Amino acid sequence: MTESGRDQGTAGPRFTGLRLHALSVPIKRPVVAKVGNFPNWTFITVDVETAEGIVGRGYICPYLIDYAPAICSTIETLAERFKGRPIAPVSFFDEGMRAISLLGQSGLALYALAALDIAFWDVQAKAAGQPLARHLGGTLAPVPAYNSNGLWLGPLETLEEQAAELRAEGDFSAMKLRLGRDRLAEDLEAIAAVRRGAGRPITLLSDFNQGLSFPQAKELLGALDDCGLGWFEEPIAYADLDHCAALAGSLKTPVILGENFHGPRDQAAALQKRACDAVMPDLMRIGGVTGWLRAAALAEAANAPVSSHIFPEVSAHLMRVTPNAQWLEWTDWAEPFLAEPFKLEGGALVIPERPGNGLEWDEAALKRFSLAR
Ligand code: SMN
Ligand code: MG
Repeated sequence: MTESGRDQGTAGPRFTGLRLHALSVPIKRPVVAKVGNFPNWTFITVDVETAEGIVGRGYICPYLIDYAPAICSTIETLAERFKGRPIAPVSFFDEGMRAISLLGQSGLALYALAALDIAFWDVQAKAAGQPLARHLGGTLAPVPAYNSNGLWLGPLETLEEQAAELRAEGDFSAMKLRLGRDRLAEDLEAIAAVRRGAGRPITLLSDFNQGLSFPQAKELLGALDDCGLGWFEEPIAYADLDHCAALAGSLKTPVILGENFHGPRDQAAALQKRACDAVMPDLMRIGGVTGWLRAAALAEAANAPVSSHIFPEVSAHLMRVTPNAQWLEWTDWAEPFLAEPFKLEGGALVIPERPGNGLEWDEAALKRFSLAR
């Protein structure tokens, strides 16, 4: 960025310091999916400190624990260029994207930028004394959510009971089932078991985690198309946009993509190719709050419903300013280290009435789950 692009005034809280924690946190119902098995979930928490004493917080989930040190180091390197300056999240995002372009504006470098962006926006909202959703021009209201805390590719016999538990966890009217078992009959039984367990009509979403080849997807999704599922998520390799478009164009059930969009441009490409009917950006991979806001505008222009992917706390704020907001994905994985976990009400996530994004750490828990760096 040129000197003329810098804010010369005392425009906002000045960024002075950074505190990171890499965590490994056990998950109550471990992830068993085509993308991998995760008994523990990896988090990197970010605290952005300012001269004014406001602390901005955020976290990212980079999946692969072995890369946490490399990502922490990338966050620290990227943060150096912003230190000492008044925090301006949009300008910092654009500057950061230019700074990482030689590494690629995706992957680890984008995760690092997203981590900072989330915390920078938290500072801004706190400086304004408003919850993030209101700071962005929206209102606070509970955000309709589906329970994603289970229904992995585990034993079929466990699904009915688990669905009953999941429904009861927050009076949910929607949940997500992972599909793509070896035989069609098993997927059909999984669907039936979850519906029995839910005990009342629910919106049942499905996720294949890219586990199918295109010919397999044509056959399986065709056979499941009359099951009344809310969506088919990532049936095949996410980057195979032409085949995704062929599926989306021939099925009644909406096809949804998004957790693997690295930045808003990936979403634009998928929508342009009609590779999906709906999108579900991931707060980290889409580029934090700034990346999300741009993706939301693109989705509005394409008339595509927007759901979120993990990161329920900050995504809830963003869903309140997303024109085509559909479902928030609810996962409780961060709860073990949150000082005040968000609450659910009638199957919707309640945004707390406190300044910022609402993330506050239980410091003892941060220590307990910290990886040695
Ligand atoms: C998922 C999320 C997190 C880990 C593994 C799988 C899944 C989802 O794709 O969309 O919930
Ligand atoms: Mg998914």
